[in-house]
Amino acid sequence: MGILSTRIGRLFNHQEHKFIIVGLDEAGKTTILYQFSMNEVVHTSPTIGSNVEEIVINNTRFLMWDIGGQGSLRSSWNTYYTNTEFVIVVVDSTDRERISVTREELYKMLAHEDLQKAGLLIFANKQDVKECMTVAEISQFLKLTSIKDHQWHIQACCALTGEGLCQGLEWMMSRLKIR
Ligand SMILES: Nc1nc2c(ncn2[C@@H]2O[C@H](COP(=O)(O)OP(=O)(O)OP(=O)(O)O)[C@@H](O)[C@H]2O)c(=O)[nH]1
Ligand SMILES: [Mg+2]
Repeated sequence: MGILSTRIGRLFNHQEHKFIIVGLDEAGKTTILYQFSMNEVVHTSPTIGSNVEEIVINNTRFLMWDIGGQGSLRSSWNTYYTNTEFVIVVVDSTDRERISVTREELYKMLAHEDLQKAGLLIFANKQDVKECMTVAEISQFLKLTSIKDHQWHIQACCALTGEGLCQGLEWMMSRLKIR
């Protein structure tokens, strides 16, 4: 059996969980992907299209799609939504100017029919930078408490050190169990 049909088979049996990682360009999505898959900081360049990695935790397989965040690429995010169980939105916590753009993209996504059952994890990334926005500020800007029809969680992190990334994954794992 080819790798593609193996993957489709796993998805069908729900043995493999599909996540997508989205957010504006420069937010740190690719850096996070490679922290998850290799435990390493990789030198990144802007993602054109997407990267995908499979990671295995406690015998559970996760397929993680990291999608490019540049303006011209955002309209194609929806081509990745099918079968997505979790949307990971990465926010550059230093980017106060574009948090409203992230909010627009967030609510567009949550309204999409293919994501009705998807959980939402927000990584407030780049917490190592002085005077970055806090989790509380980002929650408020993104109006997270108004989200009633999706399970959501916001996690502070630093992709360069890996701090906070495991806590985010653990939240997703805990949500998978109660479904
Ligand atoms: N200070 C700091 N820099 C970070 C952090 N995470 C990522 N970066 C840097 O931010 C820049 C962009 O990171 P990427 O992972 O390429 O960003 P991306 O979200 O994949 O961007 P696109 O592929 O264009 O959508 C790189 O120079 C990273 O080294 C962090 O936690 N702290
Ligand atoms: Mg990238």
